[in-house]
Amino acid sequence: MYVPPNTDTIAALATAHGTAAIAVIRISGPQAFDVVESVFRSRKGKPKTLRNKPGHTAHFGIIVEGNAEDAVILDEVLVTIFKNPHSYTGEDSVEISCHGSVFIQQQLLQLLYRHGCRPAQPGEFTLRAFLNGKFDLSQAEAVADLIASQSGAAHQVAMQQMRGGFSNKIQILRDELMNFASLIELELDFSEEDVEFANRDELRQLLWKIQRLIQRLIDSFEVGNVIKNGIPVAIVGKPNAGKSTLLNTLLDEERAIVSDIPGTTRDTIEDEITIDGVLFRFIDTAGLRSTTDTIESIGVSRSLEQIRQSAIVIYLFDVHEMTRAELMPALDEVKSYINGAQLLVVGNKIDKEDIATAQREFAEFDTLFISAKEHYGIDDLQQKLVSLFDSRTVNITETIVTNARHADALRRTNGAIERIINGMGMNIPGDLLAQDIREALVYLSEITGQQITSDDLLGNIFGKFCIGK
Ligand SMILES: Nc1nc2c(ncn2[C@@H]2O[C@H](COP(=O)(O)OP(=O)(O)OP(=O)(O)O)[C@@H](O)[C@H]2O)c(=O)[nH]1
Ligand SMILES: [Mg+2]
Repeated sequence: MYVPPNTDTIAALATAHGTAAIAVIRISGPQAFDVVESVFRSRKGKPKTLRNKPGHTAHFGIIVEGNAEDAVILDEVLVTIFKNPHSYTGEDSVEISCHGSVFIQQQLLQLLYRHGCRPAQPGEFTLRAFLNGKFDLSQAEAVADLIASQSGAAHQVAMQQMRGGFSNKIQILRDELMNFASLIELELDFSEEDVEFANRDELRQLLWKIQRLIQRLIDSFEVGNVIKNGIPVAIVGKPNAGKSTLLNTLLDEERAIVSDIPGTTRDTIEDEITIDGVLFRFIDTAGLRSTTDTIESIGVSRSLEQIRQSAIVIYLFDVHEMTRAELMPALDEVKSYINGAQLLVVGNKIDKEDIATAQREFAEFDTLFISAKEHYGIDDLQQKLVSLFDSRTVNITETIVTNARHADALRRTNGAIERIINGMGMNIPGDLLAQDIREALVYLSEITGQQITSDDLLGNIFGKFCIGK
């Protein structure tokens, strides 16, 4: 990874692009105060010093371009100053709140660039915060997730991760493993005397405990991923059942083509929407039927793939067309493709049928009746989806891993722990055991960005056991 020099002073728009009431420009680096002082004046046009003011204070004034006589006023602004190390990045920083027109934002940024800043690269403020020890890697990644979080649940997970919940858990695991490593390395130092500092039973207990914790974190990745990217809900059924109509109704948008020709949808179409703070990703699929049309049959196999990958499958059928006898084998077929997903049986086009009759006909299938076209029963369907999500008992206060890199490091830690346990079973020599433990420690450290050195292990040994006093 290329790490840009952090001796530069960087500036960028901190708020969203576009027009708004105000916009905030963030400047950070050793020259932050110099740069801003060179363009900032009092309301009456007098130069203003910022560096002698206390941090976390706001100052009203104007931003000017040019020198005293022919200076042009660009905007009236509020300037907030942060002194190192008490800022987000840990450096001297200034935030200029200006009026939110795109023209002003651009003029101001250009002016700052001419006075000694350079444009910040994406994530560079957070990178500096990390380099200055403001937080660790997993917290830095959580900031990115927080900014991108689209639903209440994703926001909560990212927030918790940023405040260190995840790192704390990893830290505890790492410390426990470090103790283990220290004991084994200690044995190596005394190898001639054939002593066993590390009680093997206790070590095994400890390893199992760590393994359970790691497994729980790995499992949480599945849930975390779902919260971050939306719960995949596949809408499947026979051609013409009204799948595309339902997708459009749920999204409140004409997303998919609807027609009375069976086989209209030939590829999967997906889009996300938040319902009650939960992000869902709806996937409209090609109607399930055996067909000789090559393209349509590719579509059908994609539909089956979607059934496999989804967390919830909506089986949609036309109550007017389908009989109870036909529904049974159709559901069995869908169930044979489901891979852990929850199945929701939904009868569509109830506007064309008497609801009491339909309820009697399909009573055994626990069916929800809707009219995708007339928007009947859609609220109930949405509530049902949200409740299915709740019933997955996602406890948001639990630590949830949402980052693929973390999940990968955890999996590799698990592999290393597995090797340690197997090695112990085969009574392998202490130096090989120590190697596997070090490996596990390295993977755990990858998550928090901390380096493990031999000094860490030695420090731990001497700090704890006071060999030789
Ligand atoms: N009366 C009535 N007609 C509906 C309803 N939902 C869909 N339709 C009609 O049924 C026909 C098929 O709808 P689509 O949404 O294209 O069906 P589909 O399941 O996506 O079909 P394929 O893409 O071919 O698999 C269209 O003419 C829709 O207007 C409904 O709730 N009531
Ligand atoms: Mg369709």
